[in-house]
Amino acid sequence: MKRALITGITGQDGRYLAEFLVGRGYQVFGLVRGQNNPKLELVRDENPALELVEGDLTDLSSLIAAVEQVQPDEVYNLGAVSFVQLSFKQPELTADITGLGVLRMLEAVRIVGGMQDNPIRFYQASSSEMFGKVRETPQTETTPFHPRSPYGVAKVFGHHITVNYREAYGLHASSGILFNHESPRRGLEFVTRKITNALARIKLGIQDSVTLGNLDSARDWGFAGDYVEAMWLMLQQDEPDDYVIATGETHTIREFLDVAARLAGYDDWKPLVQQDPRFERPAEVDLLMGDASKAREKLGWKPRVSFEELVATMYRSDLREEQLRMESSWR
Ligand code: NDP
Ligand code: GDR
Repeated sequence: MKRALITGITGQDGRYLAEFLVGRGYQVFGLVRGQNNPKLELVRDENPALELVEGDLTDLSSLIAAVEQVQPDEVYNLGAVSFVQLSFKQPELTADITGLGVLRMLEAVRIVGGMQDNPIRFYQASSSEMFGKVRETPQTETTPFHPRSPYGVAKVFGHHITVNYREAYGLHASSGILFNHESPRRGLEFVTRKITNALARIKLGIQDSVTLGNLDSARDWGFAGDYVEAMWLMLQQDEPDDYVIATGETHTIREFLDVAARLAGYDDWKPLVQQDPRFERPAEVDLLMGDASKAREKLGWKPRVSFEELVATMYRSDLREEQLRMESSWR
């Protein structure tokens, strides 16, 4: 039975990846931080096969202890401050967790892995935010980086240090440059889920409108469930490498609103949306669109869920959840 250790187990991707790996017969361990983490109950209920170990990406000794305890075949480093907006407000914390956290995890793998018979394989969650002010469209594995936020800068460090550990120590370390991926499990702070959740609540008469920032940026949005499979595929290759994972389509926030509002039965979303500079960023990433040809050719990976299907799944899930919440408050 293969053993996998996932950091960021309470996040969107950690939850999908854990389910995927359990389905493949893995014994899965999730790293959890803090005292009495409020999301623990949720991940335990959702995936009873999951085992939890303590550790924090800011604390090297806890990571060494976790890797020693689990003796993993594969480590997936998904833990991060992942919200770009927050990274402008807490840049030092972001650099520590999202940037240096990668180095600490690599060190734990190098130190403990050196004592194991089987080398540990390592996956780093890199991001399309590294392309930032894009030099070309679509973006590929060779497009230069120009990050536009402390988050993007931290991810560039994480990416380069992963490549460096591969080259310097021969680690089987791969980096997935994933473009935005969403799902009903997406945090409510991200624009897609903020919109589908708000439209469901507007539909049910719980709120009147939603307040957003810049509606003109464009993103290449895929389904998180498809993307975690790509992470696993990278670690099954003989040679470690870097791969762009994307749909190859891009849509603005306005287009996302068009599709979501239509699903909720509104022809025009403008009366339902307010704009506030509070939700704008000091520096914006205007357009992202990835070319995942390398992943298609080498990993045999391609996205399955279309943009319209993704929005519909998220909206319907939010409508159901909000309805259940309303009904339980009547009891
Ligand atoms: P989420 O924000 O949903 O999850 C982040 C996870 O990181 C949470 O489990 C959180 O745990 C954990 N974490 C935060 N700080 C620490 C810490 N100090 N030590 C250990 N764990 C910590 O992110 P996603 O699931 O969406 O993304 C997964 C990874 O992929 C992230 O690295 C993200 O930056 C990257 N990525 C995501 C993309 C996307 O579109 N979703 C695209 C490209 C890259 P806790 O419950 O304790 O807060
Ligand atoms: P992003 O996702 O920054 O691309 O990072 P987010 O959903 O936060 O923003 C996408 C775009 O929407 C615009 N926007 C708003 N964003 C939020 N959150 N809230 C709003 O009210 C709002 N209004 C407009 C933003 O300005 C932006 O242009 C996500 C994260 O998952 C990262 O961790 C990951 O690396 C990248 O995707 C790829």
